[in-house]
Amino acid sequence: FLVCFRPTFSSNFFQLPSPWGWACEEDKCVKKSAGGPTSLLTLNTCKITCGPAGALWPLPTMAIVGNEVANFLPTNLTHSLTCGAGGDSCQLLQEAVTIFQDNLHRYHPNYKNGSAPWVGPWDPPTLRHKLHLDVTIQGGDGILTLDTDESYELAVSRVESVTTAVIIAPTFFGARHALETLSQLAEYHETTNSLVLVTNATVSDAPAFKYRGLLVDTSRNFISVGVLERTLEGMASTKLNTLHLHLTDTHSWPLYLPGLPNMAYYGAYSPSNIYTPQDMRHLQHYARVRGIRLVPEIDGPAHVGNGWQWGPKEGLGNLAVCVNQEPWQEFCVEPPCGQFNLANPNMYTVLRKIYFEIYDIFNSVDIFHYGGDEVNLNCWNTTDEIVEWMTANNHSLTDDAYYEQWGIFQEKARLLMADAAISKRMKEPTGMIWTSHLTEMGRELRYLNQSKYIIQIWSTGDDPVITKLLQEGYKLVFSNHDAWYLDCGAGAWVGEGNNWCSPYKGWQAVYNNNPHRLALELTGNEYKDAILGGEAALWTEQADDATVDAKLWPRGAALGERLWSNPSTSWSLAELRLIHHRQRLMNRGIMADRIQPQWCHQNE
Ligand code: CP6
Repeated sequence: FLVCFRPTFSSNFFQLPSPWGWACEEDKCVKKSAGGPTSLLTLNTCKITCGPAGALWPLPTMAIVGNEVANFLPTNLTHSLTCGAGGDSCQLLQEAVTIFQDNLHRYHPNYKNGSAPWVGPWDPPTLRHKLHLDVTIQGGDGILTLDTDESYELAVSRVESVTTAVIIAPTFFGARHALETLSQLAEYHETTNSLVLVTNATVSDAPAFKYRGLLVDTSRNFISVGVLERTLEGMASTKLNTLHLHLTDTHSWPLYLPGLPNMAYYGAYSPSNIYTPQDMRHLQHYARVRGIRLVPEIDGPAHVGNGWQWGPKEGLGNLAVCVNQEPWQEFCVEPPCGQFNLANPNMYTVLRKIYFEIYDIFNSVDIFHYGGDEVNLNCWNTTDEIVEWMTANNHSLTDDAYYEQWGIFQEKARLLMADAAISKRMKEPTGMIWTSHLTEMGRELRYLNQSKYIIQIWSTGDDPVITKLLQEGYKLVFSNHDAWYLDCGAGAWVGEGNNWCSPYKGWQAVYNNNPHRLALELTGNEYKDAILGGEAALWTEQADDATVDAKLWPRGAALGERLWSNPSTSWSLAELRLIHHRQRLMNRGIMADRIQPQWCHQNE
């Protein structure tokens, strides 16, 4: 549904001028001209929202938004916080309130470095009006897991010159989402150089999917910490809760590991194109206080290369094979090639150390991504060292025998990560793994235990493998490339013209992709609990710091509403609100793409 803002007039609690010449009637936006309403806006490319209250994004499960606004200054914020919660939930909440206040300041068009010029000749009621936060979190330990209750209740009401927002949530994460919703009930008001704030609202809200993610590839092009922070801000404003970092691939290894400095020394593009442990810890906290978990991925046994070349020099032999091998088409899907050397036990020693270091850096890893995509058997079965090892161990040289070794590799890798967790007295992380030949044809049942792995679908949304995996009891995250690959559209990486990754997916395609519906169409059955959610992927062969924002936003917001609200309606009803939300992303410093001409916003 679309909640439209209907202005009334009463002293400081006053009428919001019809934005850009539009006003709301019933639930429709109507263009006002001298003779009253004349035309309904019908052009898809030119729609305007009715005001802040009509522009909540993502749509809450239930929202009643009143029609009165007050002018106020975001400096006038007070709060009382009640925590029946463990861990550091209360500290997190304190920080989240500070971020909330900062986000209010960011509505000012001249916001800079934490403050905004709220100067002007206000009437006393504006100066006096206060927003009071009354937040209660009932439990939780401040760690986001797949069991965390992210729901919240928000009630906004006014008594004289104080508007109070009462927030009650089972965990810190719900309370944080409530603050995000509350911030969307405010908007910059040009004429008075202050904010307008809705003084009456009731919201009751919970997510449709537990896993609401974005993937950023930091290997093909280095992505700086600042851009990852901005990405996290966009995610927070949209209630996305998972940033999947595809940290390493064949191209580069930007992760500096103090116990294994060779990895970044050989693998990073430059000494400045690295993430230090402090960078990663900083990002992890930055994410958590914004309601987001990090899922680190160290891809393997394919998609490894740069960073792994130092084995021979240190007397450990080849840790990876086929690295930079040509012609690449014969050995991998994309240059440069490289896969783990399954014949070399030292490879496992190094992998173990990597996992231990990563576990250390992230302190606790709730979900770890093993990659597992796009293995090319031709790399292994043309490498003498591996063929000899297969023969010496009485394995045949059939495809099946190589797949078997891959499966055994995966189980060993999982046990190494489990060891890292156990050494810190933590439980083994939930594993994630891409669909691949390992997740097909019965191999998944032999090597991937349903209780230990979430399978991430990257084939098209109608792939029969989805049916099979659901029937076998796997939990799934959807990243079907036909809707949720955000890198596509910049042209082919190799060769000429377009490849199958094109064309560019508009926000509408992102919005309309519904994992529950896809599964229902395939299986005729409701597998609601098995579908944890979805994730849009930004592979970075053709993206870097300069272009990440516009590729992720506002399409990431379309993803956010699909996964939070899972609307039964199509994108067209969301357009007005998305235009508004795009402006919020801009206010937060994100260079989001534009969805319509400026002409649509002008006064007659
Ligand atoms: N890198 C890795 C990639 C892709 C995958 N894994 C990919 C494949 C096809 C398209 C886009 C990206 N670049 N490691 C697949 C999971 Cl169209």
